[in-house]
Amino acid sequence: MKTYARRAALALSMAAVIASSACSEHQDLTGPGGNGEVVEIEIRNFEFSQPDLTIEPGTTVRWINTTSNFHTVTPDGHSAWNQWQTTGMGETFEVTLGDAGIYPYYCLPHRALGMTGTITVE
Ligand SMILES: [Cu+2]
Repeated sequence: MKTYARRAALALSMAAVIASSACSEHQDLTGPGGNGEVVEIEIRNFEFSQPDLTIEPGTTVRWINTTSNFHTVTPDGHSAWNQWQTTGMGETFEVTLGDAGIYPYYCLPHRALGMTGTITVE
C-alpha cells in the first residue's frame, strides 16, 4: 500500500515536470469558475488573431503560439492573469475569466508594432 502510494506520487510529480516543460499554462484567477466554453487566439508575427474579443463570463481564452518567436501575453493595467511568455510553436496559455470587465493586454517585445488586444467580458 505504502509503495503504491509512493509510486503514484512519483508519477504525479513526473507528470507535473513534463507539463511544465511544455510551457503551457492555465490560470483561473477571477470569478466563480468556468462555463466550459473555450475561445482560441492565435499568436502570430506580430499580431493576435482576435485583437478585439467579447466573451461571456466564465469563458476560457486560449492563446496558442503559432510561431517560433518570443512573445508574451501581458496584462495591461489589471491583474486578471499573470504575464505568460512563450518561445515555442504550439505552446498554449489559458485564462478563465469569471468576472465581467475589460481586459487589455499586449505582447511585451512587440507592443510598439501594435501587437495588442482587448478581451471584453460581458
Ligand atoms: Cu509578440
